[in-house]
Amino acid sequence: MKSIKIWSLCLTMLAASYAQAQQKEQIALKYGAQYSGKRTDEAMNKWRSNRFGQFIHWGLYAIPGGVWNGKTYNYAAEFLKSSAHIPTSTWDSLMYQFNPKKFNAREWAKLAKKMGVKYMTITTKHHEGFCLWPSKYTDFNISRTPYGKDILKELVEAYNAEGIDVNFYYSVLDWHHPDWRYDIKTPEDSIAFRRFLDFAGNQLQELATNYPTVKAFWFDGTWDNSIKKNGWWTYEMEKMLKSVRPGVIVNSRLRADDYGKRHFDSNGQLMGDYESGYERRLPNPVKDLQVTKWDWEACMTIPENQWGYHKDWSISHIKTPLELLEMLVQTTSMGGNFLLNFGPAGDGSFRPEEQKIANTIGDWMQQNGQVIYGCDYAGWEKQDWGYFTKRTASNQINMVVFNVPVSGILKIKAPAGTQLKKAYAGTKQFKLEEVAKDQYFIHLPVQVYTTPQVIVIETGGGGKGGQYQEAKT
Ligand code: JFZ
Repeated sequence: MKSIKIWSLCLTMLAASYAQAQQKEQIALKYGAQYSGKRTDEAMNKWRSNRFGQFIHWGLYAIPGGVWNGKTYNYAAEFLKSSAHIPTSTWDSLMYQFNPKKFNAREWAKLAKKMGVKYMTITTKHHEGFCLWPSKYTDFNISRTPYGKDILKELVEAYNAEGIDVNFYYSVLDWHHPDWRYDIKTPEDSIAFRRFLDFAGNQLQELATNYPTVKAFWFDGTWDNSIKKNGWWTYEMEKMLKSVRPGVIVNSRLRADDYGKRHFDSNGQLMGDYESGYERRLPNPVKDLQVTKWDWEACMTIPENQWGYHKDWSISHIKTPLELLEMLVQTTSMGGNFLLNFGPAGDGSFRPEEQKIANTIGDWMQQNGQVIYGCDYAGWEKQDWGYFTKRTASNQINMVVFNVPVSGILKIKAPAGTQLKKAYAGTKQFKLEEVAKDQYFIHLPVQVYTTPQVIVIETGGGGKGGQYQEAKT
């Protein structure tokens, strides 16, 4: 017994001195995080309360849709140029075929509205380098296609008219631009890459200036050594965008610090305004609660790994509306945003599977959106039946139930001293039973449920918890 106490004392001291050493070891950084903690300004609060967004990958890759010279490439459709080893000039001439006859920005925006998203993030330029807006810094853009019109402008106007925020995805990596480099190995590389960074900086300034309602920039293609060796540029871009467009939001994927450390700087501080590393996976709802300390967003594909339009969706599992809904709810329950990807076809239409998903999720969101929008991590212990969310700045706790036990009993462990007063759904009230200190049962009718059930619980202080005896061990 005594030796255990001494050991634990030693360990505590060791931990304390380690923490102190850690604090002292803060490295001076010129290009590290620009602030610490969560942003609490109006623009960021809006971004956070949006919770559900639509990601759109659309570019020249939508035309071949993963098929080249009769051969289907299973890898991500937006990577076809690289997986089928297509020369740049051949790929780039797809531009002359870009004429989406069925494209209707207002219909896209209506479908998004129906699904219940509050923001949309569109690929202004993906790795292929093709620009959906008439950029004055490259000819490789929408104005030289048979379509000719500014697609970005049409989308911004149509989505904004539906009350949906628009954010810009921008790939720094650029397969078209002759000055792009994967690494800087020679003085020539540095000169060329410097020109490239000027080009990208000009484009970003152009986007921020010409589309004044843009709410956020979603950077991608920043993982190569060339960018890691130029952390200063990512720092400057974050600053520049925020000065051109006050309140604008930038994801962590843009950023590298003085030492090429990405997302989190050499002192462990998040760079940019939110963490965007969760891609096609979610944090574990029990083990990864550290994510509740910062803002974050997870992006998700419907097939296994297709962002752009792929003709053949039989290659992988296609997520169901219920699977995606559960991901959205889980993400909200951990204080994150969920960005669900769509890849429209080359003719500007959404495939039927995507329309079905949007409509089915939308039906549920129209009834139950109040447990998603403006909601956050509740701080209650995770239970097997599903997820808790909490309405920001209120005592309202929501339960979203995906797995009703055969007994119909939902177990709840409330935070110490919290009393549950009522459990209801609309006008329906459920039997609520206090079974032990801070522990409750909610009794649901035993039946087959086909949609996630929402239960709101009302809490107050001082339960009769005192009557329960805790076990002595
Ligand atoms: C990138 C792109 O290459 C892809 O085409 C798509 O646009 C996606 C949203 O982003 O792919 C990534 C980027 C980062 C990771 C994985 C794939 N990552 O951090 O694991």
